[in-house]
Amino acid sequence: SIDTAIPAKCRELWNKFGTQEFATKEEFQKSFINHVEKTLARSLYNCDVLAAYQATSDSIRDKLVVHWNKTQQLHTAKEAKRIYYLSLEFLMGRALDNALINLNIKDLTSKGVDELGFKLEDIIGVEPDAGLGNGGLGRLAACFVDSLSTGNYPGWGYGLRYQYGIFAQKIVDGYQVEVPDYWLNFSNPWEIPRFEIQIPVDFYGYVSTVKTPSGGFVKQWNGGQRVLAVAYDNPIPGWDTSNVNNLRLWSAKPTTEFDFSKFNSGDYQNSVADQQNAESITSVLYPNDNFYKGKELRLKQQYFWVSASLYDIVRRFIKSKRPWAEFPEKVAIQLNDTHPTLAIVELQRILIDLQNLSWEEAWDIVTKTIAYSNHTVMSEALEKWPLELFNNLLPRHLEIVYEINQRFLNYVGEKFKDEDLLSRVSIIEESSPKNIRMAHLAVIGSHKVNGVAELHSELIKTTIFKDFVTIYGSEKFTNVTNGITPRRWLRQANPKLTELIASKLGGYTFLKDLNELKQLEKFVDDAEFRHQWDEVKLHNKKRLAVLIKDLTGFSVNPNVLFDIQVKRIHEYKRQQLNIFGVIWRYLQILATPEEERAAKWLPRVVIIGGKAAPGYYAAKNIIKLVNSVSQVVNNDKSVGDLLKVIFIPDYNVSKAEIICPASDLSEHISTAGTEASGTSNMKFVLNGGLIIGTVDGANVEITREIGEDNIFLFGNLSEEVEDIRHEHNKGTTHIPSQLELVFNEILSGTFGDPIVFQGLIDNVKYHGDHYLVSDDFESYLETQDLVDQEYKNKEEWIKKSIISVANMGFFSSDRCIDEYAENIWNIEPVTDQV
Ligand code: IMP
Ligand code: B1N
Repeated sequence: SIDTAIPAKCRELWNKFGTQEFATKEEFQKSFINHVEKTLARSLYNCDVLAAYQATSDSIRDKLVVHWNKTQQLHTAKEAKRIYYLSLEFLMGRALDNALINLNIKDLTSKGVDELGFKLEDIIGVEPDAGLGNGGLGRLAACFVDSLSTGNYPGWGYGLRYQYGIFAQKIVDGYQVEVPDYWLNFSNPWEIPRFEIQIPVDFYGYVSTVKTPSGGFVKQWNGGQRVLAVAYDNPIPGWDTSNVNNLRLWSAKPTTEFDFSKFNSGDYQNSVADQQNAESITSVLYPNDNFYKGKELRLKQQYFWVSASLYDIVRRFIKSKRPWAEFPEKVAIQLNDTHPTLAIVELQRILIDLQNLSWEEAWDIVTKTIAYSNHTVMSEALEKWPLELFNNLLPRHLEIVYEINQRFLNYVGEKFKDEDLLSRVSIIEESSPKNIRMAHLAVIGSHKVNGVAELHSELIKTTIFKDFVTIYGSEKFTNVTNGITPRRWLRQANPKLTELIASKLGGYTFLKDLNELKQLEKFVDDAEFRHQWDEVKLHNKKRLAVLIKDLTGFSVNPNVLFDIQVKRIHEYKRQQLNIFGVIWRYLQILATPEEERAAKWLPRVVIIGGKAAPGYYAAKNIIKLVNSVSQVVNNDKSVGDLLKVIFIPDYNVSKAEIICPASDLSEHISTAGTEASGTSNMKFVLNGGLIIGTVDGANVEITREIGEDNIFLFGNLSEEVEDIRHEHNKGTTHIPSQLELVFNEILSGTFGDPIVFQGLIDNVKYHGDHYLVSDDFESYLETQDLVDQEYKNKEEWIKKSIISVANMGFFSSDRCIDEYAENIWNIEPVTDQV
């Protein structure tokens, strides 16, 4: 049983008056009005849709909080091992719809608000996205916490509560303009502020050696600046379970202690200003995806978050009064990429400096507790902190890094006697200035390292971590292929398809056991079913057409092929390949006599969307090119419906929920070996769209699962990329004639002042074409032709779509979490009724 401060004789009363949650429509309505009148201090006379959203959410939140409490008490009472998922990004999107679905009260709530004068759809639509992430990595973390709750795993997420999430993207004159995303404008009903949990976090200062009572010595870090971490808890409901896990996000605030030296010298103003600076630590999410920039504030964010989280985790363990050696039996910590790698150093510091364990005992605990997921092999994305910056901010941590490195290199030196190997694997890069290689530290301090798709997990073993395989053996390295939650990415995004599937499968259990989709194969020859399937797709394309009209003013015909590429704009993801291909198609249409065009060309809407990092010029110029092509093509009367080009501004999670169900074809066309996994590929296929893609990331396993007849693969393979780049760098980049034609058209000014696009062209022609656009262009065009051919045979296309969906069970994030739980975390679900 669990400790409580309430005397036994008082507990009966607590239980008697314990919170009741609403269960019926009427009880919901009562709660709704109660919140309108008491929480919001409004009434029947001034309840607008925003207030209705808040009152609905407050009512749902009440329910979640009851379950949250019971779940946490149960997990504490059972002393269950917990997994702590440390991620600098949680791209949650909207919470209300998801909570209604997971609690299975959407119908009840819909009727409830309807009778009170509101449409649930409108209420859901006013919620701002929680955009606390850049892209795939952050959305993966969001899918993972959903699956942890659904699978009844005791699991917490730890992250930062940024005041500004990922910027909103405006398009002005075809260019991206970044607008701050102040998402906390209104009170956030989905978080529980824990003002009583304020954890001190120190920076800077110096290290001293102090004598212990027993006569030994320990190092002591005397921090120079202190800020407080305040906890905000976000309840995470699971589907079809009362288990509610926690996502704890930290917010920085100043201490109430002043710098009295400044204060006394009369510098009150600056003393206060210093304090205010504290809040800047959690003010903004860094908007780079797959790119590293060594900014001090970013390292401060990382330490702030890691330090507060570990303090909390350690405090919870200490409450259990168990010996330290049992720490790894109660705690598993997963590092989402290298961003939280300081957790390795901080835990070691806590154990040796504050808990007085020996180095060896402490290190054993650290490495048994921590595991690391790698999400990229691209060198420009690998974190390397300049040693001096690190030393200034975290002097004691640097000492510990040195000792970790020293002991590691001693071990490697004795075992291999290879000086080159030592310098290659050292945590310290002996460059000038020197750097700390966070990925090396992460590998050395973890018991398992995983990649996020099979190809990627093989690649890390042969490229960035090759030497570590030699040192540790290959067992330390493993694969956990990414997944997505079918609750949000099927049930929530695509209610029509969900209903159709449920009608055939006899219920909704496939939303948890996604492999049940396999049964859909039985219906592939049922013409009526195929018709219904097609109707659903048309419905979803119409829904997207409305959004497109809204956002861009362009009308698109929902009866033609929708070809979609939405993701962060990045040269490696090759949106430039897509738009060059579109220009080629446009030129070919123009070269066809007008009266022959309709017979020769299959009409298409090409849709591209995504944000570019604010400092990434090439990516921003790609956006400009897409918008310029869009203006020219869409206003060319002679082309009409044969080709439309749309740039969707401000792509985010809630837009993705409209976009993913509406594709006939989606593009996942990264240079082979660069996209670690991709997860939108899974979202599109799960919603019945086919894929054109390279042999990269999870495309490989999607092909294996759904069959190679159901996917359009093209391009060079990852094992060929290095040699091709080598050739390019020797000065031999062959530009195929079609691509030359496209370049000439751009340079002729058809799409506006060509000076803007010169860099995009020069990158391919003269700067080594690092992303192999020239090498893959012809096979890309040929494969797009094949798509046109196959789309003409509508019935066959629908069959491919059905077979694909039927075989997507593997890509549920539930499967993914089960694999982590079993192979890396060693945790079990807690299934008792809560
Ligand atoms: P923490 O583990 O101390 O962070 O507590 C998280 C939540 O778990 C609390 O708010 C309680 O709901 C529950 N909990 C943790 N420890 C106890 C306990 O000793 N008694 C009762 N509930 C607890
Ligand atoms: O992580 C996703 C994968 O599906 C994608 O293929 C991969 O590109 C993505 C530094 C990253 N890798 N690295 C990042 C994000 C932010 C940042 O500051 C790196 N994102 C990915 C999920 O596995």
